[in-house]
Amino acid sequence: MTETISATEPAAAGTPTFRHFIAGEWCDSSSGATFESHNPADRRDVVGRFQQGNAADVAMAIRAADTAGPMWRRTPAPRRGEILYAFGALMAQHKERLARAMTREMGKVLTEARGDVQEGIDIAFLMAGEGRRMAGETVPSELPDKWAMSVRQPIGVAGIITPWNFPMAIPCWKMMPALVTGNTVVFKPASDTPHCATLLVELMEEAGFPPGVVNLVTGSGAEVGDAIVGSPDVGVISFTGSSATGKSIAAKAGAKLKRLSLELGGKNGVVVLADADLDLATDGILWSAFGTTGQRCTAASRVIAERSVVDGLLERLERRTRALRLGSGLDPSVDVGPLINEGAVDKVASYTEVGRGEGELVLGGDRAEEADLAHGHFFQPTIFSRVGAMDRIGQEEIFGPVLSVIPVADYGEAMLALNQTRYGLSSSIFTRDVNQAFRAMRDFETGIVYVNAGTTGAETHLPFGGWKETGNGHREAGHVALDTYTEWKSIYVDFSGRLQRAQIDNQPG
Ligand code: UN1
Repeated sequence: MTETISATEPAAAGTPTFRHFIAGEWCDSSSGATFESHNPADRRDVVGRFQQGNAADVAMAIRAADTAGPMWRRTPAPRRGEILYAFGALMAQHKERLARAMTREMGKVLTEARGDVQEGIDIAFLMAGEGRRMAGETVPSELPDKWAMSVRQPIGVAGIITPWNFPMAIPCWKMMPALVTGNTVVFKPASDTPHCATLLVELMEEAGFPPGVVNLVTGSGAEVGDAIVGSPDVGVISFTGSSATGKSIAAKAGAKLKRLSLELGGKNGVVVLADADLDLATDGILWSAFGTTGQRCTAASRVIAERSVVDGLLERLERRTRALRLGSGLDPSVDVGPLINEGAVDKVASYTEVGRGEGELVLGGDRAEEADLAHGHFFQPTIFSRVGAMDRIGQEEIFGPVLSVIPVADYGEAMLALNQTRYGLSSSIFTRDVNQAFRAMRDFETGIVYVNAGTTGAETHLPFGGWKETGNGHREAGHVALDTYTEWKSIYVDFSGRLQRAQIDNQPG
C-alpha cells in the first residue's frame, strides 16, 4: 500500500528513508516528496519511506545511463558476465535476508519468497554465462574471398518497469539480459515494492556494476514510468503488469518506434480429463490457484474438467482449501498470505459478486477479517463451480485467490474452452493418456504448457511469455531474452581486393 506524503512531515520514529540510485550515488528526489511502503499483512508496519520520483529525476537517471553507455558497451562481455555472476553470488549469500524483506513488503509466504530470490539468482547465473556466448552466426558468403557474419549489439538505455508480484525475480529477468548485452538501465519498480528493488540495487552496486550502468528511480507509474517511456533516449522498454497499462505503454512506445517487451495478463486454465490422477490434479490446482494468493501471471484461475470427475475434484478441492491457513507469510504455519493492497481486495471482492450471479459459490467469497487478519489485506480462498467458459469470472483476470470450475463433455470441448480467452500465458492438462497429453501440447494456445503439473513454476532457462493479449511476441528468460535487448548487425568483409557485386557477379549472365 502506498500513499504520497509531504517531505516535511516528520518521519515516524524508526522508519528508514531510502533513496534513488543515480550515476552511482544514492540521492533524494528533486521533488522533495516521499511515499511509504507498508506490510500488506499488517498495514501498521511501515517498511520505509521512498523517494517520490518525477520527470527531472528520470532525466538525470537517463543522462547517467547514457553517459555510462559507451564504457559499458566496450567492456568485454565476459567481464560484464563476471559482474552478473558476482551479483548472483551476493544474492545467494543474502538469500534469507532478501526473502524475509520480500515477505514483509509484498506478503508472499517465506518459502515462495525464497523461490523468488532463487529465480533472480538463476537468471543472473544464466545470463552471466551469456557473457561468453551471445552467439551470432558466421556463414559462407555467396562470393569468393568474402566473410559473412552477424553479431548482437546493445540498443542503449533500457527502461525496466516491473511489478510487485515477483519483486526480485522479474527485475532480474529483465536487467540481467539487458546488462550482459551491454545496455545500461533505468529501473522503475512497482510502488508497492520499492524496498525489494532497493535491496537488489544495493547488491548490484556491491557486485561492481560501474556508476551509471544501473539507475533506480522510485515513484509512480504516472510520473516516473511515463517519463521513461516518453524519453527519446530510452531505446528499449520492458514492462510486466496489467494489459491496460501495457496497451498505453505500447501506444506511446509505438509512436516513437521503440523496442518494447510486454508481459501482461493471463487467464490460465487447468484441464482435468476423466482418466487423471485426481489427487495429483488437486495438488497442482491448489498450488497454482492459491499459491502467491493467486497473484501470479501464471496462476490458475480456471479448472476445465470432464463432467464425470467434477464432483470428485470439487470434493477434494473444497476439503483441502478449507484447511489452508491465512496470515503473515513470515509465520511458517501459514499457507496463504495477503493480497498486495486494499485496491486488490476491492477488485477481488467485486469479482466474487459477479461470480455469485454466474456460478455456484463452493467456498470463500469474502474478505478475511478475523483477529489479526483485520490489519492486513486478506481474502478467503474462493471456489466457484458450474461456471460457463464465457462467463466474466471465466474470462477476466482477477489476480487473486478465486478459482472457477468449468464442466465440459470431453477433450475437444475442454480444448476449446481453454483457448477461448484473449490471454495465452500458461496452461496445463492432467491425464494419464500420452496421446491426449500430446494433443494438448499441440493444441493449447499458450506460451507455456504443463503436463501433469499446475500452471506455475516456469524455469529461467526456457522462454517465458504468452500468446495473444498476454504480450507482444517477445519472451523473457531463456537465451531468447537477449532478442529484446539487442540489435543484430550483419557484417560482410570482402578480402578479394576488387568490387564484387552480390546477387550479380555470382550469377550466370
Ligand atoms: C509472473 O507471475 O509474472 O512460473 C512470473 C512462475 C514463476 C514466474 C511467474 N516462475 O509462476
